[in-house]
Amino acid sequence: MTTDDEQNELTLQEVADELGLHYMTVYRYVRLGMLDASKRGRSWVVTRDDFDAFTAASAEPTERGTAEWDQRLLNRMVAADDAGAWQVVESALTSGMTVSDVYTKMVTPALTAVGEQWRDGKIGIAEEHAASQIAYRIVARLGPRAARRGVKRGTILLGSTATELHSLPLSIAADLLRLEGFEVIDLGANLPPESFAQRAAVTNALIAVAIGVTAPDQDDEIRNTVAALRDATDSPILVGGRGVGNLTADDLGVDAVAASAEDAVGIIERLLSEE
Ligand code: B12
Repeated sequence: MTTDDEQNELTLQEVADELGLHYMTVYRYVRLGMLDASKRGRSWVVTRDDFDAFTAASAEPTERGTAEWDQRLLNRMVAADDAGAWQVVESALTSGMTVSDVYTKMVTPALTAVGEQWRDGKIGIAEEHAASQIAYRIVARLGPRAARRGVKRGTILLGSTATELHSLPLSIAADLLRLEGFEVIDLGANLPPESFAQRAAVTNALIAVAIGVTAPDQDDEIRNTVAALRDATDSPILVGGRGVGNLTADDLGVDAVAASAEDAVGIIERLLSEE
C-alpha cells in the first residue's frame, strides 16, 4: 500500500528518466542544492512539486542566472545534508564569491529563511536545529579563511547578554570584523555580565566592546550588561543584532547601535576618531 506522499514522490532514477539524464547528474543536482530532495530511508526522493519547480526554473533562466547560492544552500540545510551544503559553499567560493559574500549573501539569508519557515510552521524545530548545526560547521570551516595576517587594528571584545542563546550571529559578525583587520575575541552567547566585564578589564589593545542580541525583549538584560561593562572599561560600547529592534543608543545607554557587522566597522572608526 502506498501513501499519498509516496505517490507524489519520484526516485532520482525516475527524475533522471523523465529528464533524459544520467542518474549521477541528477544526484549532483541534489547535492549542489539545485534540486530539492529529502531522504526516504537510504534513498533520495523528490516531490512532484519540487520536480515541477526545478523543470520550470531550468526552462526560464532567472535574473541571477543558475547560481542562486542562498536558495541552494537553504535546500541543503533544510534537508540536513551537511556534505551537500559545504559543496554549495565550495562551488560559490570557486566561482569567485568572497568569504564575506558567503556570510552575507548565502549563510545569513539562508538562516533568515530557515527562521521564517520555522515561524510559519513549514519546518519543525528538528529541521531548524539541523540547519543551524550545518551553519555552525560552515562557519568553522570558513573561520581560518577570515583570519588576516599583519598588524591588527585593535581588539574588539564581542559577547552577549546572560539570557541570549543565539551564538551563531556572533560567530558570523566576529568573522566579518576579522576580515576588516580587527582582532576579535568572541565570548559567545549566554554570558553573565560580570564575566563579560572581567574579560573587558584585562583585554589588551581593547578598542571597543560589542554586545550582540538576536532574541527579542533583551532591553533590561542589555542594560545590566552595559552597567557591568561601564565599571570595567572606558572603551566605547556598541550593540548590534536583530534583537535591538527600534531601540536607540540613548535607550540602552551605549555609544552606538549597529544594524550589521559591516555598519559596525564604520561606527567603530567614527568612535575612535572622536576619542
Ligand atoms: C538558529 C536560531 C536559533 C537557535 C540559535 C543557535 C545558536 N547557537 O545560535 C536557537 C534554537 C537556540 C534559537 C532560539 C530562539 N530563537 Co531563534 N533563530 C535562529 C535563526 C534560525 C538563525 C539565527 C542566525 O544565526 N542568523 C544569522 C545571523 C548572522 O543573521 P542576523 O541575526 O540577521 O545577523 C545580522 C545582523 O543582525 C548583524 N548582527 C548579528 N549579531 C550582531 C552582533 C553585533 C555586535 C553586530 C555589530 C552585528 C550583528 O550581523 C548579521 C549580518 O549582517 C533565526 C532566524 C533569523 N532570521 O536569523 C531565529 C530567530 C532569531 N529566533 C527567534 C526566536 C523567537 C527564538 C526563541 C525566542 C524561540 C523560542 N520560543 O524559544 C529562542 C530565543 C532564545 C534566547 N533567549 O536567545 C526569532 C527572533 C525574533 C525577534 N528577534 O524578534 C527568529 C528571527 C526566528 C523568527 N523568524 O521568528 N534560535
